[in-house]
Amino acid sequence: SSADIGVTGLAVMGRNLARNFARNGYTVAIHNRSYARTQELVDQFGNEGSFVATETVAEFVKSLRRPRKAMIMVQAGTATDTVIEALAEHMEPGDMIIDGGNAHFADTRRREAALRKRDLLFVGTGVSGGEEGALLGPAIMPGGATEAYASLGPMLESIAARAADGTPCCSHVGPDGAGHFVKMVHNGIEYSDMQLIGEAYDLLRRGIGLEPRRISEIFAEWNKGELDSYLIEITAEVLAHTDAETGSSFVDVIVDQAAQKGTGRWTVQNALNLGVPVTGIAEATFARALSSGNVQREAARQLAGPNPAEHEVSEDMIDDVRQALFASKIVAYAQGFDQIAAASAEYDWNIDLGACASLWREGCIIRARFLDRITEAWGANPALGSLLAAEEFSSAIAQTQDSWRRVVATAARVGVPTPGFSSALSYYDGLRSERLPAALIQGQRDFFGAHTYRRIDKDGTFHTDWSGDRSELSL
Ligand code: NBP
Repeated sequence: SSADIGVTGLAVMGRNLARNFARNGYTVAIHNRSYARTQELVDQFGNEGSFVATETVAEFVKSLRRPRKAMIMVQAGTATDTVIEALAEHMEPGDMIIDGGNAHFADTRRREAALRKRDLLFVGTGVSGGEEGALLGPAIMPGGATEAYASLGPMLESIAARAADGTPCCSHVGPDGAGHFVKMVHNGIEYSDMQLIGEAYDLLRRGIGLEPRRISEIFAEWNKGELDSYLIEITAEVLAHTDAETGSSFVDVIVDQAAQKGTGRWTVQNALNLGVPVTGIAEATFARALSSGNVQREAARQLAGPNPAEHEVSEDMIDDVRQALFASKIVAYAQGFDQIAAASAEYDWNIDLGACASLWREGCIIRARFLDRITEAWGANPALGSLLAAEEFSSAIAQTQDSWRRVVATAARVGVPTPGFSSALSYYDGLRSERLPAALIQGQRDFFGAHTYRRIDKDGTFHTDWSGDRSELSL
């Protein structure tokens, strides 16, 4: 038993995480259901560090130094349960199982509780950054017991990405499922961010009529300013790419139906349960569904739209789109943080929102320059209520809002769909409204269902006798 840590599940993610541990000086036990992948890792990368190749689960567990740390990187769902059970059978009290797959946080909570009863530590951790991140430094979002993080944390921190100030993009998020929860919301924000970028592209392409190569240059330019982020950077690259086979712009040969693996849906489902309006993530998830709805799109092909000749859009709108994108992006993040705050209260996780933002500064898909500002905003005032209320974001939006409104209005006029931009603006206007039509909705609810209402001028619950003399009853 000589290995510091073990990795089981050696597909792209597990293989690269194992290599990352080994490159950082750890002795890594490796295991995979089918031995071929284990052999392949040793053959191809065995010289990168110290690996202990094992064929059986028993051998794998035995090769680990106690208290053992075995990391699982297999398909989320039943495969994860199968592997946990197989590992647990061979483990001893105090040993630790770490699940780095994309598990649903509720599964992580269940697994953590079950293993705790068996005196085993279970750490569900979000790992972001894809294949390359896993090898070169991912953002890592570990949940689980504080006791587990005490021994595991330094190892994870050493393989994690580092922010510009040198801080590892890894810290203990909170107990049981908190890490996987934060990873889920990270993915939800990723959906939202991608949708907003997609809308910006669409407005430049169909609204103004620019070619992909020009739009690529615009995104590359935007990437030098406050929008500086990985997603904007790769957008510029994708748009500049030419399809080798046809010579067309690459984006034009791709089928325009966005797929999803489900984390956006999970985020929205959970937000509905918690009652948190993550409209940006919801619209992004539905926009992917709309794009893939063949039957409806086919049926709607003949539907009327505005006459393009009547709605010329000038290149003046380019900068408006940039500003609308920034404002909408602030809203998307604000909503994601609201969801994390709500879950933290619901599950007693005590998540530090600023620390959360700082985890995403490097390594992960939503890494962006402005995460530094989010970290600072939460750090300066954890009781902000909404990220939108932080001085620098409220003033940034105050400066961009005219552009934002013009873009949403223009999009509606020319018939380019902007569910992300529009819903973000509606959310913003909803939040800042002194009075909302919710008062009317309460009146309607009381009318048809005697659901009662509260009054602005006195405490208590009231009902109006709508079918009688319309007198008010205090309940
Ligand atoms: P996959 O999700 O494709 O899973 C393949 C691995 O699972 C193989 O090692 C396979 O073994 C193993 N496996 C399966 Br499938 N069923 C098993 C079972 N019943 N028992 C034991 N092993 C089983 O791998 P991946 O793409 O590397 O992803 C690993 C995890 O990381 C997943 O949970 C995924 O959602 C997550 N992920 C994260 C990111 C990210 O950016 N963070 C990216 C991609 C994936 P075999 O070789 O014997 O078939």
